[in-house]
Amino acid sequence: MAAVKVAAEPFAVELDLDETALIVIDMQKDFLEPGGFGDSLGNDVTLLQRTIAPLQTVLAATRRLGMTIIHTREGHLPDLSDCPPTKLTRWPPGTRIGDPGPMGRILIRGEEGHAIIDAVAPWPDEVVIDKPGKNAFYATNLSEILQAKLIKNLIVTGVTTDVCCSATVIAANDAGYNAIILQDCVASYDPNRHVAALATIKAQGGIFGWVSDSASLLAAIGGKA
Ligand code: TIU
Repeated sequence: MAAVKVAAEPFAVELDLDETALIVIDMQKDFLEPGGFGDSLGNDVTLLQRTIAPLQTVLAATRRLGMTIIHTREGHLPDLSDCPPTKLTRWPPGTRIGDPGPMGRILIRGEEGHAIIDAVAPWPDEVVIDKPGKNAFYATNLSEILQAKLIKNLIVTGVTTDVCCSATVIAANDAGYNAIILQDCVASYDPNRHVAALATIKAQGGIFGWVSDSASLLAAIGGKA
């Protein structure tokens, strides 16, 4: 695959596509559909659904090129042994991780709500990482996978901008990866927090990484919006 230059803020970023992975963060029913974790926290989950169409175009283009694609799912073991008490008890009983909901137990691996939505479902040859935390490097083998595949750059998509996507961009930066977040392929339950999180990433000359969008990526790698 070729090296490409992608329009981004604070400046265009050069990517060797052999050294670049697309990471799709937590596009799960628990965050995007009514009755899941996001809903239980009092959020309007429909705010996240605008990510689906642009993400589908990015998936199609990166799959066509044979790029590395990694999906993540946030969730916990049924016995909650991997869920810190601080995360478990922060919300009122009935809305907590592990409580029953219309899509099964909230944010528990194997339950319906934990599944990635059909519209952006992983293909069989794509990596799926189950993570107990917000950042995709915490308590996962993401680093080992990226090292084995000689990946240096991460194109970050998914939900939510200000929580798991931002946490992963920040962790990627500390771990030595270039992170490029696609603003139309990420969304927040609060549009102001979406803007603030992206502003933080690209501030100070790109202190955590780059902000781009699906059209800029597709213009660089080929593919239709
Ligand atoms: N995946 C992810 O972002 N987890 C969250 O809990 N996000 C919220 O915005 N709550």
